[in-house]
Amino acid sequence: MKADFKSGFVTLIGRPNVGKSTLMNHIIGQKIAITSKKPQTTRNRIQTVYTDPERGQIVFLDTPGIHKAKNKLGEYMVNVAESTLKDVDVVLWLVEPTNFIGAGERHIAAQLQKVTVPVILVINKIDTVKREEVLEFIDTYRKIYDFAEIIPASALRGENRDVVIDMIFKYLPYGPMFYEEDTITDQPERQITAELIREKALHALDEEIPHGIAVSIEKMKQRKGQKIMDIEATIICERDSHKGIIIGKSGSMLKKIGSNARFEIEKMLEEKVNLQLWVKVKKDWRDSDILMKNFGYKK
Ligand code: GDP
Ligand code: K
Ligand code: MG
Repeated sequence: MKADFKSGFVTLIGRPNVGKSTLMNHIIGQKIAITSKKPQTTRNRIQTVYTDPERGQIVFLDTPGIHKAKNKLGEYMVNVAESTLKDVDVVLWLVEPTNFIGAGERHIAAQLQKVTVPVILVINKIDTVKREEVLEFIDTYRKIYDFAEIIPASALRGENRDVVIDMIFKYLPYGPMFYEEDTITDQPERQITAELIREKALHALDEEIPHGIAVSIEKMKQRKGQKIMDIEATIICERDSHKGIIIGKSGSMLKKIGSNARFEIEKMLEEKVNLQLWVKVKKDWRDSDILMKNFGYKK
């Protein structure tokens, strides 16, 4: 390890659909086949680790979103996210390319006033706007917070992705390698698989249903002598009417969720996946400690 090796924690924040996962996937690359069985760090669940043997190691933290809490669970999640802000070395905030600063953005900016760590703003999706507009957006965002850096980027096209990494390294402290060089995540493949299915369901479904969704993996087994993973999973929802919507007309919605999820799971595992999805109703599972735990949500 080099003497000027840097390492630290970065939290990725921003509203849903601004491209956080896309940026993360592109930074980590396609090679998400390796998972580490290492113990988790004390306060935070690690999502992904990026290692450049020459420069350093970035540990990206997965936090629930920062938003105005609507209920008790929401409050809890917001508290987790906001306390995490104080424990990281760099905050990476992703926003849409726009001149409109919404209430959500203002709330995040207010929360960030309490932290002293550098905040890097990534104005994402610049492939969707005109070049000359980007300068305006930078000006607009500059007014709401004293950012360490503002980087226009396209996570999807990979534009300025290297700049994002460079800037993170710029602000990271010198430090040791926390995880082995080939560690990409500390989460078991089974859990990532469930999350990928849940994410695809979130993307495909209307607003009110996703909050009541959980995914449980019943089976995840390597087919003997073949590079095929057989996976059986169940999407759990709270109402019969939701079940109907998740399945869709002649199974079309479930098919869509399944094929989108399969595509990503195959990329992660680097092998063919045979995915079978079911939908089950478990009324009020969010009020049941046993079911919550069963679906991977610790209280
Ligand atoms: P997250 O909710 O913040 O994690 O957002 P996702 O990474 O899931 O992205 C939400 C949507 O935005 C997806 O459809 C992405 O393909 C799309 N997206 C993400 N980054 C870009 C980008 O740079 N340009 C464009 N055009 N679309 C993007
Ligand atoms: K999303
Ligand atoms: Mg995401």
